[in-house]
Amino acid sequence: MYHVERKPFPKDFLWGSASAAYQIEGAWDKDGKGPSIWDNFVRIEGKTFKGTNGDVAVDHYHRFKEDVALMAEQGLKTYRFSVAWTRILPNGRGEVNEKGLMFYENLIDELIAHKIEPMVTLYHWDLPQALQNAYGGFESREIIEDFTNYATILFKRFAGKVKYWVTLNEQNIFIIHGYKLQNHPPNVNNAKRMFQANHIANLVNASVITKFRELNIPGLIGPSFAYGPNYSIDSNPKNVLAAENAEDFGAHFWMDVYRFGEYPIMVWQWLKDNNLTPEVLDGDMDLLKHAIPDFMGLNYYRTTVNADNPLDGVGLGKINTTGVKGSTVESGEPGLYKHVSNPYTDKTNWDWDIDPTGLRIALRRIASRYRLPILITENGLGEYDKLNDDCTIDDSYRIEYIRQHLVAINDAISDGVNVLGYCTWSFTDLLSWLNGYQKRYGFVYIDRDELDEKELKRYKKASFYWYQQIIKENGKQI
Ligand code: BGP
Repeated sequence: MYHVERKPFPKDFLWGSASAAYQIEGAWDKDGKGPSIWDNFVRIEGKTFKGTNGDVAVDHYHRFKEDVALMAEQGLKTYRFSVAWTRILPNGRGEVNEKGLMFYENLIDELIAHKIEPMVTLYHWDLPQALQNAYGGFESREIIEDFTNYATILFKRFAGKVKYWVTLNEQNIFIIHGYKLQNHPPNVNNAKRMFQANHIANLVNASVITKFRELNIPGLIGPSFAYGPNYSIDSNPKNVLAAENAEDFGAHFWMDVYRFGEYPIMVWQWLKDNNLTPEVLDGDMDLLKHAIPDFMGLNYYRTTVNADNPLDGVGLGKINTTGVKGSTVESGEPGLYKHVSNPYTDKTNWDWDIDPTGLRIALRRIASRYRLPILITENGLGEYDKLNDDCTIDDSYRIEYIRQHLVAINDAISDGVNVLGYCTWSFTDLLSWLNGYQKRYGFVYIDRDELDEKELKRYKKASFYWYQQIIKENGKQI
């Protein structure tokens, strides 16, 4: 759809940026914090790029005031960050660690003092190791109560101060990577266990939203989902069907549950045929149906192209975690689809498609199917950046990336989609889970690399000033 004129961004549009606890905080064992599954997973040889971990990360734990001052200087309207469950409850349940709560209270107060809306993610993958040990984490229903108690502590403490809450970050990613691809904890490859853990994660999400409503916490709550539209490689009906499969298995399988409390028909049939259905108890579907989120959180990075894949076709491939362009190995789900390269899009050095139009398509698909406002909780470009001798960083490629994605959002808004806000990934450079420190996303460069923490100095990139101007003009000049 072409528009003669684009509609302006809403007056109260949330111009933001995002992060996650494990990727920025460091201080992994300070002030009473317990170990998380990520604290241990990164120590398994060969799992992360050059064995990097978040022990120190970018030391946000000790430098949060400096970081918030930079956010204020840029003019951010919102900052999305996650709480490390293990700071609040070192063992996942039991005694509250007041020092951990204080860290987040101070951060939240600092943000509010600078007129930045705090947006809190309850869970960005760093499950307490104690709960993984006690009952297998998401594989046991015990987590529903423990997670809900943990969330309740935060709801009560920060009610009124925090108005935007994200329940689970990218359930699809942490489940698939944790229970199939083995590049996230708990490092399992077992389809039955994967679908079981996923169902329980759905119940966790619904239980937390239900609690939020019961407690009458002012504000909005919803999950953040990693979605990129699936395309077909061409108009061969077999390939179109493969793309439909990829949408059902890769997106509807989660978002339908969040919004309707129902699994998609075809996926459920496939689970039954393959003896993979999770255990569904009385009351489960009822809980799911009644926990409708206020918004759909969208983490958008790229789209995927699909082609037909027979039963003896392509399976697990290989992800590019080295930044060597072209090192991704094709992957797929035999009998359903395989992912192939898109001849029309540019790729990053980590082989991610750059597709701003895909964001517009994502927003329209979600708005039409789910009829919820959308909060873009992540979008950004991971690239190599160079710190020049005069301490500048010219990341014009990042400016262009974000600019094009903002145009796509503006187009979607003009199409009638209700977009509440846009958080770039990320505010400062940070640890990329599997890709070390060389894959940078921030507006603020952090001077460290895989081998040397150096002094962790902060430097503003060209994109910092550019986004500052965009915010000032409420997106008028994109
Ligand atoms: C999302 C995660 C983020 C972040 C981002 C970039 O999936 O929610 O935590 O890591 O992707 O991904 P990567 O670090 O792999 O480049």
